[in-house]
Amino acid sequence: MPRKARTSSEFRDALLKHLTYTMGKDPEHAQFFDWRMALSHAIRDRMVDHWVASTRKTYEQDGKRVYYLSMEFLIGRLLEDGIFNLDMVEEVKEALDHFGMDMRTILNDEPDAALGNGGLGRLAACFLDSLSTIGCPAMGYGIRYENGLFKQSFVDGRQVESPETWLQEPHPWEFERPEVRFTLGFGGDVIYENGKTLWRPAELIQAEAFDTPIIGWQGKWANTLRLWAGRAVDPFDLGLFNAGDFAAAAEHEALARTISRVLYPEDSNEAGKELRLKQEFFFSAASIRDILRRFDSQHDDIRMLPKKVAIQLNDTHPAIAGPEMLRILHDERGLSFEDALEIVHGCMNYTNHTLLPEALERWDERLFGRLLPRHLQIIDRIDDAHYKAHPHRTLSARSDGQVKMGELSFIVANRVNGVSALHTDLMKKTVFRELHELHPDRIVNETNGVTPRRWLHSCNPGLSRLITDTIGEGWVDDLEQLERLEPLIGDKAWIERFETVKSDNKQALASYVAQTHGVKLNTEAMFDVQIKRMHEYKRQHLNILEAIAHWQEIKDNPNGDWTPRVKIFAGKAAQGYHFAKDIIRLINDVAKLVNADAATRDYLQVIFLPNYNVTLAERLIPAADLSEQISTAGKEASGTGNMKFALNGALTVGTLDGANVEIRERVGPENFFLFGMLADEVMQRRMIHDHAQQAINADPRLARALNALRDGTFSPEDPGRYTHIADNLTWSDYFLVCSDFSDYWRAQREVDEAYRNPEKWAEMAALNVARSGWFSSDRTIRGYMCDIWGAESLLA
Ligand code: H53
Repeated sequence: MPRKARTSSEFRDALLKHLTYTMGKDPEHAQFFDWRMALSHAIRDRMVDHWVASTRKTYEQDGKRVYYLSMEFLIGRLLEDGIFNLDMVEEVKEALDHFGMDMRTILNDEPDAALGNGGLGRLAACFLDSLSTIGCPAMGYGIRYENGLFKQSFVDGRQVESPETWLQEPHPWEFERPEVRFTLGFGGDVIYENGKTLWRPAELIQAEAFDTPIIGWQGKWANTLRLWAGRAVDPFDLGLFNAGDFAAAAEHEALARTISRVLYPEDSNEAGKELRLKQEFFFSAASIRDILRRFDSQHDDIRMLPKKVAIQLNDTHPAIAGPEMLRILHDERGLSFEDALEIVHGCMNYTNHTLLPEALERWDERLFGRLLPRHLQIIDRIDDAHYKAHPHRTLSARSDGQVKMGELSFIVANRVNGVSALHTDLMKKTVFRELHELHPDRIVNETNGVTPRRWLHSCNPGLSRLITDTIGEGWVDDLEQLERLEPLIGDKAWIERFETVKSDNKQALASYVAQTHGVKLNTEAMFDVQIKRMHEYKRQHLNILEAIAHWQEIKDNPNGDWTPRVKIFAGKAAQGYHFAKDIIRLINDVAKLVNADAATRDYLQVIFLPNYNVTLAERLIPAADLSEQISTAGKEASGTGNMKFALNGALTVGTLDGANVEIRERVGPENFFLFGMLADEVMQRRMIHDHAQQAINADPRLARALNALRDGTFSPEDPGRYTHIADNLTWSDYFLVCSDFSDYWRAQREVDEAYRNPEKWAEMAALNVARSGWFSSDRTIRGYMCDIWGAESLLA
């Protein structure tokens, strides 16, 4: 108690000092924003001490460092995360109370750093958290996008995008490093001079570093997220300015900034834009230079590089890092091509996150050659070397007029990994079959995970408290300890506490929805949640079709004994993905009709919450009873939302896809609602030319639901609005919504039945929590450290 009292007054002083001297405000006149900034700075100060100590230790020990190169880091809010990781919740509350401020209101004032689209970016953020918690010396490298993922709102049920402007307000977490700048180039020519090949780019740009400390659990270690911003080499043309052409005078700067302006809103799909390729080269090249500079500051034998450096390519987006490093070692530092390739190969590893053919990056070789002429030659030499070693190979990094980033990454990498057991297995059998046969030891599996600090401890304080009361606090960085909850699950009093936590979380979500969207949710009903990017393979349309069929059935018999449900959706569609946007509109139209239907609304409500982001996920997941993980088998590489739900005590209705397979194995098949075809059945089914019509003919409920799309039930003012969705499902249905419908319906009725027994349901949900410990990203990162990087923790 005395210790707390002392530190709390110290912290109060620190807060007041920042309010006064950093923000220049008197407490009397300070706004929420000022308090939030002052609090962020006070917390950041605490982080910096740990950060400096960790950096010092990293230099002293000179162990292997890990570099995680990713186009996306979907980190979300940082203030709450920092407070929780530093274990300062009580101290902060007390200090704010003292000034009459409410902690929750201040935390909610922080914008979400949305530097990512979905799973891949969020995984990168969880990895940063785990790397710091474990004490593995590491650095994340990415782009400091001025505009993160667009904001989504609905107008007449349709998605409307507006720019996200998280950097318009000062961002208290970053440190600008004007001294860390690299000049990079594009275009130009390759010249041959004194027996050397040199690239003379035509367009130059600078990359400037911005660092954010990433603090691990209890502040034992802190790593760095380094994001690059585009800057002009020659920012301002005074000549043009003096001549009166003010716009042209600033053009260089504007062009350079464009490179780090926007995050491409494509998910599992390639934008294919020149600017995108430039972004990829920009951040990869800057990161490689930074890595080499740091290595050089401590070593003089470049051959030591693979012993000191492990680079992880998060998908193929940073794949150009390989050829760029080769170019520097060979062209600029004079190593033989073979030696340079060996060194690069010793450092680089590649994570594949998708088998969707449209998502595997391929660049037109003319575009590629125009921007990166020397790299194109280097890629040819990589192919030649590979061919020499494996004359029977048919695949290459450059073929058919394209540069294939998947093949390139595979050939260059020391290890290639998939993100769930099923996905890794399919990688070996499909897209990388030939390369896997040539390099049978290269592919390894590292099933994804999520950080328990954000995705349980901080987002679900009620459950976190119950767990800590029961088994102590050790689970927060050793999640498998959750299995110690299992013996309590038969204890009535404990299960009641568990149920109360869920019901409180549902109440909290319901009041948020009532306040922000004016919709009153029935908290007695099952909260059935599907939140993720909108994509046909994720099959939000299967979910809404089942909801339509269910609604029709309730209408037929409004006095039936139905299990009440609230269906909650959230997710963004890429701007140009019209079909996905139409599904959003359909869900909104269904919601409008169904929620107004007096005969059914006690049993079924539908809501699509706009602007899905990390913060909204943190509200929704703790309140969910049912988690929808219903992708077409073989299409979802892993999923990580599925893990977050199970960890927070939701039951899953899902296909055997991605990490669902491993979740089901661990939580037990009796605690998971399985349906749908398996990955190989999916492939077989597609061979049947009229698979969808057969399914429709066999299931009158499905036929009736599709008819409701055709006859304008949900869009009376525009009856043809959803005909194309019904037609697509009837005549094409690549993702097999119709073929899986009947089994999904069956599983949903089992869900209904199970929910009618609250005690049994709570036990199943609690078993999901107790058995989800393996899905911690700490376990995943330990796997990477051991199987891929050969890196060690520097924590004593
Ligand atoms: O990566 C997640 C997986 C998920 C997969 C996702 C992903 C993206 O978010 C973006 C591009 C891409 O190729 C893959 O869809 O299944 O869980 C992290 O591995």
